Amino acid sequence: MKILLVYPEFPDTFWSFKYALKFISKKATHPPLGLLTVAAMLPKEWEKKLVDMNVTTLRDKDLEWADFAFISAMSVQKAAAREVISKCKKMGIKIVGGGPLFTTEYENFGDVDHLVLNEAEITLPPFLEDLRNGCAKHIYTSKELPDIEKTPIPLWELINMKKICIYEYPIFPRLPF
Ligand code: B12
Repeated sequence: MKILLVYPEFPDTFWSFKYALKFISKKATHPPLGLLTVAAMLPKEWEKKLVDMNVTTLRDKDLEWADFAFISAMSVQKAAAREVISKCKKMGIKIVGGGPLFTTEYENFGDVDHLVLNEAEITLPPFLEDLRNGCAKHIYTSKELPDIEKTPIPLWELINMKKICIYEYPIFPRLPF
């Protein structure tokens, strides 16, 4: 199984620091932590690629390669997420949506094949099990909260941290600790 994990582009917001990041040769203020964590929960033998659209371009050949596109987004990324969904639909790629955007307004995403909502530690395993058995449903949700100590370490190998400025915001002074 080939999984393309996609993080849609942020619009210009305070937290995007789009103009300031140029001065330190970075393209994004933070890594797509939810997607990297979900990637670590997928079967080891599945092939995985991650495209963070804040750092690089989503190419047709990335989509052609994939069996599934796993999209993660906050509500602020809604317009960009919609564009990714349309692209996937046009190319016939199945979509799995998760993260805050899909969790808070799943009723607006009837066109997404599978909505794996809330905490993936709880909702992803039943989805994967159903997928294996050929009976994956449209929505997986749960109010249960996971034991964070059991959450796997994000699959850092999927991204290039050189272009990402992790919590060292250019306009903040360095803290003395
Ligand atoms: C750290 C943080 C930030 C950081 C970095 C964000 C990041 N992605 O690393 C900063 C400070 C930059 C930030 C900024 C903003 N944030 Co913020 N942030 C958070 C915070 C505290 C933690 C996010 C995190 O990294 N969690 C750890 C990872 C592992 O968890 P996760 O991303 O939630 O992913 C889990 C699930 O969502 C799910 N999942 C996620 N993606 C996917 C994908 C698939 C396919 C599947 C199956 C599952 C899945 O599985 C994961 C494991 O359980 C959350 C609140 C919270 N406690 O979660 C708010 C939160 C995500 N932020 C929020 C908001 C609103 C913002 C801002 C828009 C605020 C603003 N007004 O400017 C900005 C937007 C950024 C921008 N560029 O414009 C909201 C989003 C609400 C929404 N519906 O979109 C949250 C939920 C806070 C809240 N309760 O309101 N934020």
